[in-house]
Amino acid sequence: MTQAGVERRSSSAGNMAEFPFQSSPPLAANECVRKWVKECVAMCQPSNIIWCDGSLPERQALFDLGVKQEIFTRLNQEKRPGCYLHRSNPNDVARSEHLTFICTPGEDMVGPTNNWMESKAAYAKMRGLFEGCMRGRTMYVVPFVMGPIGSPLAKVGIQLTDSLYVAVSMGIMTRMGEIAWKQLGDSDEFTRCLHSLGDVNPDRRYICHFPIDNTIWSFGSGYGGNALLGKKCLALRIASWLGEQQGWMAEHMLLMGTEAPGGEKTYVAAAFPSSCGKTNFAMLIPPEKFRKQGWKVTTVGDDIVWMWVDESTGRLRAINPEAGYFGVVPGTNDDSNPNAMEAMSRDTIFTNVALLPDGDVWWEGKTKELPAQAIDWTGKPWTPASKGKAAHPNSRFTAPMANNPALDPAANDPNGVPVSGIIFGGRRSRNVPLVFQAFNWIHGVYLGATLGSETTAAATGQVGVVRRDPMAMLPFIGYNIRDYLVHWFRMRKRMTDCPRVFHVNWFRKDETGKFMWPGFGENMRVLKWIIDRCHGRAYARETVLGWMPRAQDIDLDGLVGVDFEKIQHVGLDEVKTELVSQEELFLKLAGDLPKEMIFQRELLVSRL
Ligand code: GTP
Ligand code: SPV
Ligand code: MN
Repeated sequence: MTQAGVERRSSSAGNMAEFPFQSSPPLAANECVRKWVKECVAMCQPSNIIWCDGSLPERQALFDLGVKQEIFTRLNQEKRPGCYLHRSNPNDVARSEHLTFICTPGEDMVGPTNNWMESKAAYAKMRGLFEGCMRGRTMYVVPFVMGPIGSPLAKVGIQLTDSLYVAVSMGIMTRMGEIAWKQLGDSDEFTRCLHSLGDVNPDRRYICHFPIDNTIWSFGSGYGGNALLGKKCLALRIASWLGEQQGWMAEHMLLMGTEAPGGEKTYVAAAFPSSCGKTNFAMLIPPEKFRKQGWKVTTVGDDIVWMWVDESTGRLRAINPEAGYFGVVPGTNDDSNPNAMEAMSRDTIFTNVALLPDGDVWWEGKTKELPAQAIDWTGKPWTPASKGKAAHPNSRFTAPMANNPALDPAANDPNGVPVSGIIFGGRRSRNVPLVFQAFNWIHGVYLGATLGSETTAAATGQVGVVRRDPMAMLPFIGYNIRDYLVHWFRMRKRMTDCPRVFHVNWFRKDETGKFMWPGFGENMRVLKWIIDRCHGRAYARETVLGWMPRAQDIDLDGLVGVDFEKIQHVGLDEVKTELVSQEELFLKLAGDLPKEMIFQRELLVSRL
């Protein structure tokens, strides 16, 4: 496998002949597409072009080619049919927030939380990098749709990339191929996504968004959020900006359905920052007692939602724009997330996990017993005595959502699902209780806006420091956060009945550093209270922070070693500490703070 993580330049075009690829534009590709591709080809000068059609034979041929070029290792096909391992460059294992830019004519459009580049200067700089960057390489033309086919919100994107890994991954994560040409028709309205691995050098790595031109140019990285441009770049940064203009919302949220005994179905969306539990919560399997009673949880999405107000009901509805999961692998096992384990049992790409001698894969937390030997994520021999981890802490699986045994029947429904509750949550060892409910929408927006979380391995940088991550969207708001918060407040006026808003923290620790709450499937107990509150059923007590369940309001039956009162208790001193720590956000926004934010903070201070 290529150690450098730079995909090898294919030495001769002749190689390609043995693979059934399409080298000229299909009839269905319209004039605007052809013209744009031509321009990019002239700039990047690839030696081959492959127009992807999204078919199964094409997918297999791409994997075969990837194995030949040592981009993929074919895993044990008996144990993991259709599964492959990819190792990225060790300098390219997470999103690079400091190298991510929103490029507009003026700085005010992007606000204080984004990196800004003036758009003309950005194009000039990026052109310098893209000129001739695909010489000796193949350009893959990857047409894709974000959103269920037929949804009025569905968006077409076309990604040009010189990474085979990216092209195949896009086939899993999006509705890729012919279907996109059909959806696009003669229209010019598609996101122009240009991507090159370049030489995978962090000094020449830029992820640039041009919201006004519906364009994304990404250079120098092959990692997920930097390179699979339909995901964070299109479905969050570009889409959040479009949503603000058009009156809908693009959010970093999971979307799940819960069926109660008797069949009542409730959908909630939850925003947790990167690597803070969205995939796990979205795939939750209820504890045995709940299952026996008839509780069932189904997944609509695990990372991104697009939401709008249904005019006929005045309620919020949501879709998941993605078609696959790009999930965190470490910590995933048959106890913590059996649905994810099943989803990655076939047709999955593993990135930066360890390889076992039998051609299976391994990662920290997969099994209690460590393997005697393995090849670590960098390609070096590993044993339990080795210093480093076998799998990278941000190693990932890329699996089609169709593999999820708990996929919600509405996952492909263009009409989406109604949202009854919105949950915000961070990774907080201290000061933040397990669960409480906002007093109302405006207070809920305040809770979301001041969300704090300890940083994780999903982004390059220091891990474990508390930062404010408004709505878990800090790295993904594609415009000025001032306007983003105002947009949240304004959405309320479009709704006649709005979702209830909650705050959770699965990650509180005791004095010995142990998690105070078992988490994972047991989160069902908290979810049940949330759902009951959405329907106006369960009891809660008014506190300084919001509405809080007492121990008797939550089904804790069968849980051992959980001190519910302790995990819910927050002293006034802790609230004050939290308030002071929120100052970071307030100072960033300075004079631009929406008035609701100021009033909510004052109300909180008054309650102390
Ligand atoms: P992104 O894909 O980066 O957006 O992450 P995510 O929000 O989907 O997070 P994910 O569900 O993949 O979980 C990230 C890490 O948190 C994993 O290592 C999980 O094992 C761990 N985790 C998830 N849920 C819980 C929980 O309820 N309790 C505890 N203690 N850990 C959890
Ligand atoms: C995240 O970091 O929030 C992810 C992974 O979901 S990535 O697609 O890389 O952004
Ligand atoms: Mn995410």
